[in-house]
Amino acid sequence: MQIFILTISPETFQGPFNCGLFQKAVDKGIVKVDIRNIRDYTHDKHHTTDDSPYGGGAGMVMKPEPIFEAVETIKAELAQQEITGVPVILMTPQGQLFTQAVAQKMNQYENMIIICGQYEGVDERVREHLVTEEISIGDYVLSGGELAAMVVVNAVVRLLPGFLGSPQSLLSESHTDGLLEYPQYTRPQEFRNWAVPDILLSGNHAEIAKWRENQAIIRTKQRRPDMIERAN
Ligand code: 6GU
Repeated sequence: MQIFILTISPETFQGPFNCGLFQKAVDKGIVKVDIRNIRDYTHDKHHTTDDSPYGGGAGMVMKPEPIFEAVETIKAELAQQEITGVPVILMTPQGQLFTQAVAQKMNQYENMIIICGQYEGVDERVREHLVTEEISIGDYVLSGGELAAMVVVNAVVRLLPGFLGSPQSLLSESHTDGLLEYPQYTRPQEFRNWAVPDILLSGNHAEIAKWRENQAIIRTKQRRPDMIERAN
C-alpha cells in the first residue's frame, strides 16, 4: 500500500510513523508513506497556503491552487506507473465518521492521497472537484487534520497482511463483529487476591468461546448500547 499525505506540517508525522510496528511495516515494504509539504507546491515569495474567507468572518481558509497542484503532481507520477483512479481523501470534521468498517474498506486501496485540512477549512472547490471522500474521526474539533490522518493510517495499515504477528487477533478484537472485545487475562493466575475466571483455566474451548461471546455482549450492552442496536 502506498499512502501520500499532504500537509503544511510534515514534522508532525515523524513520531508515529518512525517507531514500533509501523516502522517495521515500512521496513518490510508492506506500506510506503510519502509525506509532502503543501508549501512546496506554492509559487509566491511567502509560500502562501491560506487566505481570508470571501464574505468575511474569522479564521483562514486553505487556498485551492497548491492542493490541486500537489494532488495532480502525485497523480501524474502514478499515471507513469499506470496507476489511475486513486482515492483522494480529505480529513475534515465535516466528513463521514471513521469506523472499523471504513478502515476495512480503505484497507483494500492500493494507493491513496490524504489531504490534511487546517484552519477554518479548505476552499470548497477542493471538496467539489478534487476530493473523492471526506473523513472525520469523531465529533470534536482538532486544530488540523494531521492527528486524524495518523489515526486513520494506523487503523488501515495494521489490517494489512503481514503487519500483525498473529492476524487471528484481528478476528476477535473490538468493533470487528460490531461488539466490544471480551475481557482478557494473562499470568499470574492470582494477582493481589484477584483470580482469573476458572472457565479460562478449564481447557474446555467450546465453553470458553461461549463465555467470551457472552462477556462481549454484556460488556457492549453496558458500555455501548448504541452498538447493540446495530449488531445482529
Ligand atoms: Cl479529520 N480534522 C479536524 N480538524 N478535526 C477533526 C477531525 C478531522 N475529525 C474529528 N475532528
